[in-house]
Amino acid sequence: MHRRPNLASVTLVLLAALALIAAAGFPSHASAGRPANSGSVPPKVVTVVIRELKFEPATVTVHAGDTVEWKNDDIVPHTATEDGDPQKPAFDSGTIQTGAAWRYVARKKGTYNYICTLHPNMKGKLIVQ
Ligand SMILES: [Cu+2]
Repeated sequence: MHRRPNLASVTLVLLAALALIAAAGFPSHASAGRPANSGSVPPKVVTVVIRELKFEPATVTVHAGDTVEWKNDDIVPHTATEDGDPQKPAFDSGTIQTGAAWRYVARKKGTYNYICTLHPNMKGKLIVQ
């Protein structure tokens, strides 16, 4: 004589299947997104393109913690070097070759004038708020 599955176990299997479908169809969003960073704007990357012996844009304003990227789209090498104490610039990219880029995390607030040491008439300004 065949045993028929009893109603209780069939119901349990069905409930388990429904629970799996529900979990797959409605994923929890609790773990999605960025970790909280005390409500401030998340850090970003701001790009300055170097082209035809110019920094574009010549002035950029970022928040402390943002990254500034200088991208050399020119046909000659350049630098992005803070124009303060030549012995101790606040930042100095060194030579950025054609097609290369240099990134700097702007941690300290202030206004920084900078130049290209290879072409000192190239001027830019970085404002960190
Ligand atoms: Cu230059």
